[in-house]
Amino acid sequence: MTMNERARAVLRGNDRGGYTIPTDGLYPYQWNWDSAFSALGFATFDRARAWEELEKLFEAQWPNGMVPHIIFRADEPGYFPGPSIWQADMGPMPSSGISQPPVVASVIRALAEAEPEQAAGFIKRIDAWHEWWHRARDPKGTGVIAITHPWESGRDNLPDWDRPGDMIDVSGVGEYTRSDTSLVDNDMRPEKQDYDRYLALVYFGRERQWDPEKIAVENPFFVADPGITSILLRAEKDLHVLARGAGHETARIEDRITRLENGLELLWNEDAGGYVARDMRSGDQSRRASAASFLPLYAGILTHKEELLTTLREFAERVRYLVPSFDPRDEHFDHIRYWRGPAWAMINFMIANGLRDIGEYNWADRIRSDTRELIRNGGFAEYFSPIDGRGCGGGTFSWTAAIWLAWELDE
Ligand code: 9WN
Repeated sequence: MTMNERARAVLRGNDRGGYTIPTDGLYPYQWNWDSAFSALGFATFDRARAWEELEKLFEAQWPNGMVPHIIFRADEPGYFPGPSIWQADMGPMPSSGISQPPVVASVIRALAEAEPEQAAGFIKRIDAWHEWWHRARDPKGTGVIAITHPWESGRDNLPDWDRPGDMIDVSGVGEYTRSDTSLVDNDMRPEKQDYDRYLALVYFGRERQWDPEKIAVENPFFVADPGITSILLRAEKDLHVLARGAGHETARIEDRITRLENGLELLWNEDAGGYVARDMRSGDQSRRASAASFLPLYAGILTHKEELLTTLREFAERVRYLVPSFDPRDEHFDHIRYWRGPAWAMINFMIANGLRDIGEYNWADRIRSDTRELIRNGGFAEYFSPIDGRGCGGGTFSWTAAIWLAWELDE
């Protein structure tokens, strides 16, 4: 089989009837941003299936606009924590109580070129979701978007969340059994201390019936994320194009774009040479750059372009494959432990597209060819060591296959 055929087989194999799971076993449900990237992959060979994926995602949208991070359509006892732990039944079907990076508008804009009418059908629903991010995760209008759980960032155990996480009281968490560590090498997964915090935050949210207003005020973890903020800004710009094309009113979207464009500076850290997380309770900033530090470029923010390119060059001197998820110069860097170092295909896709759009073709090509090599050698793995290229975490992974196809990595 060619790599393209294998990539298509991965997506088909993870299809559970209109929605795609990230990988069998480890992640048996529909995840938000995984699903969006899967749609991008499906769009290269089955357009109808791509649209169906996005429809299925919005089927779970909450009345308040949030599109949840996991949709629990079937009951899969193999995943922990499942629907009985989340107890988030505020939407049309069981789901988690938080969201995930809003890449959907950007995916739909890519599909819209050939099928504008299909895309137009999503505008109002995306608009409600984006509005939710601002209202629920930036109620004071600072222009940066906070996450209320590391899982909301999609970059679970990034060292940026370590210090803000110290504020989480884990004393009520008790005993529990993880399922991930029986499926994947422990050295590649978050540690027990991280999981204690993840669960404490789930318990905290469910006690407040996942009410965003209460969570914004009371949650022990409320941390502005350069990843979510940049991905949302790019998505707002893509939504703007869709809305204008369809003749919709766009003033509200423009206001949100301006707010985010002004806000991002709050996350800049000169010493780190990048945009970093900021704990919105203490005002404390993370001290090191991560892969998300480059995403403002993807959102079209060029204020610190030169400094960011310097940081990227310094990253490149320390790893064989770009882009490590965390600064390889830092003591917390770990090349195989999930979001503390490994390279991820879909993050690379966003960073490289951002660099291409601003004319940095050499860097964009470098990241694209590194990604190709990682997948060719490491397979359609969940993520990769940026040092030795080994495929890590789950295998036959949807978003890695989708990026292979969407980026036309086959030569
Ligand atoms: C929790 C599915 C998801 C991704 C996230 C990734 C990981 C889940 C977990 O897997 O998170 O949401 O249980 O580890 O960090 O980005 O969407 O692939």
